[in-house]
Amino acid sequence: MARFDWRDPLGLEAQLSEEERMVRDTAHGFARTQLLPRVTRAFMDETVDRDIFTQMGELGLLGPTIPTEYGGAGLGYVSYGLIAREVEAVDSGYRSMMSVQSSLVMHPIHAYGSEEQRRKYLPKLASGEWVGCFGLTEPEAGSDPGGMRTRAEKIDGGYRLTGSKMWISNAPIADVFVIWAKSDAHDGKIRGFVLEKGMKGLSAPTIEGKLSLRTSVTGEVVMDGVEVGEDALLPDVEGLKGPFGCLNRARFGIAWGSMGAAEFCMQAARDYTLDRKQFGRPLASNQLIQIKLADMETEIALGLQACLRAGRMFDEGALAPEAISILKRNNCGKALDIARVARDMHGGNGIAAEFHVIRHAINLETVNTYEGTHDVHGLILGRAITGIAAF
Ligand code: TGC
Ligand code: FAD
Repeated sequence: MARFDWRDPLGLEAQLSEEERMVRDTAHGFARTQLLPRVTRAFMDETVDRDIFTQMGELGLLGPTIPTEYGGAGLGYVSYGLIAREVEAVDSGYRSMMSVQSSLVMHPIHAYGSEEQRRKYLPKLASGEWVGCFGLTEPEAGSDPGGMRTRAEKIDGGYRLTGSKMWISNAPIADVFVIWAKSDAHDGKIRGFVLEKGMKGLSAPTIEGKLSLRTSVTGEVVMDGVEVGEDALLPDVEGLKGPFGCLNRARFGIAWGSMGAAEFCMQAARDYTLDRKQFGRPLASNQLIQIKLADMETEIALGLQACLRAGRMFDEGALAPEAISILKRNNCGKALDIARVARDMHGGNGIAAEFHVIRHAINLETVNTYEGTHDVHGLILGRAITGIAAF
């Protein structure tokens, strides 16, 4: 009879290639030795360690699916997901830094950019020498990005961009800004532009006072008539499918990452309740505790197995965006539930930073909201199931 392994109940490990295991081990080693020791202080002080980008770059963790000729690692999407899982097991903010750079900045430059843009930006983004950000959301356009107001006006030899973006990860420390704007020269259609730090009229003030995702800096992007050349336009995409093509990849990574955070919380709750005694016996000997662990185990096993299947489909070009909505919605929602329950199982210690579970729960509130809220992904699925858009 096969033996049950609670750490890997559906044999995920055996389904990975040797290369994928190596990538996972590299990311795991980095996350546990370089990120875990500093995360509590960084979260409490709300500090962003810029050097994390260079460290990740050195290990090939930025833009892992981008071909090697542009500085990427040329890996498949399962490897990308495994990296997200390991990094987010430590902190969703660190995974956020990584996934914005990889999926939301390097991917559009690779997929929609000119050869010149690829050669100029990708190697430096892959090494972490440059930090990128992705500006889609605006103060008046969050779930409905088609309602954006940022405009690109045609001028001699290029464009003038005016507008503002809100809640933009990495923006205050970014060197490269992928900005989505309605372009007058293209019938008001949404187009992508690559802006650079220091351009006249461009600023990225930090949004202060976040109580979630405090290891990752978030800002506004203000464009007060920023003039760029023709070469700033991403030539090969038009319309919302441009930013959504990037979001597909980031949402897929978040589905893996959120499970990493959930695994961390479950293991912490297991260790804590085995160790802690009340009423003369370990907390873990109570049925009410065991059922909570069983629920966590089930959701994590199913969530990860679904991620693996989706990763294989992604590499085959067979993964529909709606399937990514299933994963992003389910895994973020389940991870948030798991983190909250793990926090409860730690009792009073559950609110102490050193036990990590409350930080994960607070972070997962954001993860459940960005990249399409839990309900918006439900509506994307509702539309796919019924053929009727409810938004
Ligand atoms: P809709 O009519 O559905 O589509 C417009 C055009 O886009 C195409 N499309 C997609 N293409 C590729 N992948 C997808 N997932 C796509 N979804 C739609 C579609 O085919 C159409 O193309 P065309 O050629 O016909 O024009 O557009 P809608 O305006 O009705 O959209 C509604 C909805 C709800 C689906 C959408 O607006 C949505 O997903 N809202 C959520 C917004 C969101 O996710 N924002 C994320 C901002 S970035 C972020 O949060 C980063 S956090 C990162 C971090 O720190 O980790
Ligand atoms: P809203 O769209 O106003 O939604 C508010 C509530 O209404 C939600 O519960 C939503 O589910 C619900 N709702 C909306 N529409 C409907 C409907 N039709 N029917 C029923 N309910 C509905 N964006 C970027 O572009 N780049 C980034 O790097 C980035 N990073 C972020 C980092 C952080 C820390 C945060 C918090 C956000 C980030 N975002 C980023 C923005 C993020 O994608 C948006 O916050 C998200 O898409 C939701 O938009 P909103 O905040 O405007 O909420």
